[in-house]
Amino acid sequence: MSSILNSKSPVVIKSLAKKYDSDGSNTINSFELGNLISDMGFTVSKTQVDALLMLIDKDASGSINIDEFVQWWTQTKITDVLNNQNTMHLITEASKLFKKYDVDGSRKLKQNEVTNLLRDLAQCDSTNSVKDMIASLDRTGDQEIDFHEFCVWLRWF
Ligand SMILES: [Ca+2]
Ligand SMILES: [Ca+2]
Ligand SMILES: [Ca+2]
Repeated sequence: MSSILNSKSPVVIKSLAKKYDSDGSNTINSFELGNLISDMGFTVSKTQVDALLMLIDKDASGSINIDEFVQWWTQTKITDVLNNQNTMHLITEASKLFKKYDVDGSRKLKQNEVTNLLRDLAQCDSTNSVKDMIASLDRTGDQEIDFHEFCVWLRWF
């Protein structure tokens, strides 16, 4: 497993993802990701697995497809993230905060959800500044803030 941990070969990583895709859906869900991480020798809670899933799930579909998994694996020092209690804590806290304001559970913050977030943080609350903020953070062009865009804004990790 340790050689796989350091592998950056898409072929190797793809086969790893397929191995853990136990229901054959071509996506990795929270349960499957949890199995993979614990087989790598890391102890993570269900909450932490869910937070990692949000991080890996770039298109905010709710699950990790093979491409998202390969992208994450090749771009991240997995062991550094999983070994670092502080990083794991911040990822988990960021996901809790995001979910708190994603009231409709769409895995994206739309304008009224961002408005609530900014009002609670006493940052700003006029419609224009909310729109400006969304425009400046929205990299995907959907006028909503996904978890990645949210994490870029937080700058916690
Ligand atoms: Ca996805
Ligand atoms: Ca939402
Ligand atoms: Ca967006």
